[in-house]
Amino acid sequence: MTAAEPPERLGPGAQGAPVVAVVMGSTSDLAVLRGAVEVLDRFGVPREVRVLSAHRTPGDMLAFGEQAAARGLKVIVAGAGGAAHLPGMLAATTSLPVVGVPVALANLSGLDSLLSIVQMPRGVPVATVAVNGAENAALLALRVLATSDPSLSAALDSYRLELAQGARAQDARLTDGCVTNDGGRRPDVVP
Ligand code: AIR
Repeated sequence: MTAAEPPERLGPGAQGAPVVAVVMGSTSDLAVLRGAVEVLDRFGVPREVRVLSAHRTPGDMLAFGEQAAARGLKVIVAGAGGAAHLPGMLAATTSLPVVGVPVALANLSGLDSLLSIVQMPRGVPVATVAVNGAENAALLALRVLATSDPSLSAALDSYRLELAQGARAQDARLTDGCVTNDGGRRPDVVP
């Protein structure tokens, strides 16, 4: 994104009919939800991105939820802040899996958003990730899709290996020369 572009600007994403929707209560959530969009794009999964507010555009939100499955969507990632009713209300209008992202606002550090999203009544589940945990929300959506998509499953396996390699590289930098080949610590070298 260049400085001249509006902050709402997103790339085109992977080609094809969207299978994941990333929805948010306001574009002020985009700084967080962008993380989910980027993960989906990185894995080449077609997505759509919408602003739908449980309080400002309740009719639009309900229509979206009711039509989502018939439109070919498979998973909804929904983020909102404060009285964050969007994920729960979408879960009430569709049987698609809904992953909720509590967005932290200035006043209560996201605790209000977290509780609004995680404390769903029995029978209407929302898989809630950490406050501002948009990347994990997308990864969870990908894991759902991967149960019936072997190439996506393989891509997620590679991603986990990458994470492990990154952690081992950190370990190696921190303990350079201090650790024996079998993982033990050399008593003669201090990190
Ligand atoms: N919000 C919008 N409609 C209902 C809710 N809960 C949330 C947005 C955003 C916050 O209100 O998801 O996190 C503030 O929105 P805005 O547009 O005032 O910046």
